[in-house]
Amino acid sequence: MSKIMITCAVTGSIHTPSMSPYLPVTGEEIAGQAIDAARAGASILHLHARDPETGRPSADPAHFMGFLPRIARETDAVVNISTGGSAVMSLEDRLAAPKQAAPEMCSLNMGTMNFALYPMAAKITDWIHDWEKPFLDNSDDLIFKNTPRDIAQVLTEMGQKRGARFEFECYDMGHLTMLAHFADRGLVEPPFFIQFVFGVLGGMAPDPESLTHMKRLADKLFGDGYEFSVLAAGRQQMPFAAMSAGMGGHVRVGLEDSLMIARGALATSNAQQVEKVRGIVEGLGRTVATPDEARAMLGLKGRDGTAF
Ligand code: KMH
Ligand code: ZN
Repeated sequence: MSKIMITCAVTGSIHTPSMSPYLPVTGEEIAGQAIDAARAGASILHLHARDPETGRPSADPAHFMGFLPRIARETDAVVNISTGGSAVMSLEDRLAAPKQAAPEMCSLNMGTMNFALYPMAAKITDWIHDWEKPFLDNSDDLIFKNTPRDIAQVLTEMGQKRGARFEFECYDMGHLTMLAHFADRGLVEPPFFIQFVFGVLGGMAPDPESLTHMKRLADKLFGDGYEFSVLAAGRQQMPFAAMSAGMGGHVRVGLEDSLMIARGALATSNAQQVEKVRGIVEGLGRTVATPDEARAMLGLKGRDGTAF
């Protein structure tokens, strides 16, 4: 069996600073945690930026440049920049930094959906920043817009013009159909790297039968022309990573997806989650892929083709 790629999604745009003191927000913190995660075994770093003053998700290329060069200097990990940004951002804003940085890899969300974060607000009593509570509360009327036109634009700007390949974020069965549609149109080519996403309110819940169904459907649509990985947001993060590893898939962890390391215990770093999932993978008798092995598996352009 082939090696397992660990993606670490370091900070994201879902959690807010009041939820965990360990959530990295400044360029220094994001770089530091990303580098430690790579040293712990993550071959791919999935990255968002935040405003270093407020911790709010940011699309500003200057904020990305606060960590990208250092990560490139100190690791050989594959840098994957989100094109999802935050669901409250326009596509133009979401694309600003990836267009400038031209990374080897980008995320690409495969459908428009609800992205409801508001239940998380109930657990917080002490808010650090004024923006956090309304940001979460207003997600009860938030549309995460990823229309076929948007998807085509990301494919053109990042794929065709800049040679990036994609982490196709699929939160539902229909998102696989959409990927097959773009393959039919000749806008994407295998091997596809598909992230099955569980646990976002608006997408699939973390149900093992949904995972086996997604794999069965992807097998039908893409044959052996794809690799899958699994992320489960929240408390199913590690159980679903274990299932994926056992089924021939790859794994994604990181504080973007869960702030915990065990029930009732906050993860103190991204590296801690990478170490834990690495132990699970190796305990199953599997081997973790290096960044260059990930590049070979996914057909990436290499570090030289990036602009940071
Ligand atoms: N936050 C995850 C549920 C993206 O960055 O494009 C999905 C995600 C989206 O990682
Ligand atoms: Zn993300």
